[in-house]
Amino acid sequence: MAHRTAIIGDVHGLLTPLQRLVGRLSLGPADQLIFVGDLVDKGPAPAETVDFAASLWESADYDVVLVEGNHEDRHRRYRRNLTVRPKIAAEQAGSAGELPGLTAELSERARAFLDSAVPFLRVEPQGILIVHGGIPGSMDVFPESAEAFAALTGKPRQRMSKILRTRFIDKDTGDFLAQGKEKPGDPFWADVYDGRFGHVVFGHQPFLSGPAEFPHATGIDTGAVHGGTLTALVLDGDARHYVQVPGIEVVAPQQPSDYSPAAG
Ligand SMILES: [Mn+2]
Repeated sequence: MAHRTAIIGDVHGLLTPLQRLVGRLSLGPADQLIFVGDLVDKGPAPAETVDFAASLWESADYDVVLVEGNHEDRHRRYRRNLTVRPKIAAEQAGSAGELPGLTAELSERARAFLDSAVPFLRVEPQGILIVHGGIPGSMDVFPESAEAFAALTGKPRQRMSKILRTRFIDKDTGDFLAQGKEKPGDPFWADVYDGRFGHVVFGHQPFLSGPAEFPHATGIDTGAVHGGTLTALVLDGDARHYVQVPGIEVVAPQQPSDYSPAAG
């Protein structure tokens, strides 16, 4: 069998659904397991979830890669602040208890796995680009590699970091809009993305009615922590299919936006 690539949507601390999904995938040597980010926060068992993913990363006979989500990003910044800016870390901890909470619970391998996260990933030969959030319409260059991404500084770095958070974009400029800043007519990025950087597989935006298929993008956060399902998109040569398991029935306190795409 040709090697398969399984891409798992936002897990948000749902250990049991993740274990079930990974079991259903039956991955073997030469296969690849990719997380689209946001393993942590919201759900009941974030530290255990990361530890389970880290155990696969450490021991499975297939490759495991974590593409960083905005939730991993904020935890990583917090962990860094603990060493370099302790006052800021203390302020962060005061307003967001999950930051010190998760940090205290992380196993050594879980922390190492989070630290191994990449900002994006290309899957060949399909030419698919995996990011957590999306591609602003005004983005006209994309780094060749994670190293090139890491080497960016200043404005270019700030612009590029939006791939972790993009949902809606400005209808005139295509620029990233912070959550809640969209006005009527401002599109969801994937509705207008022209495929310039390849077909994009992304998470971040929960689609409770199932994976969202756009002309040049596929959204695989199916809202497991919001009462939906946990989804894996499996690429097998030119073929692709979804594997899904139920998430949790309890709706997390933070509601997803009510955006739903015309298709899917
Ligand atoms: Mn997210």
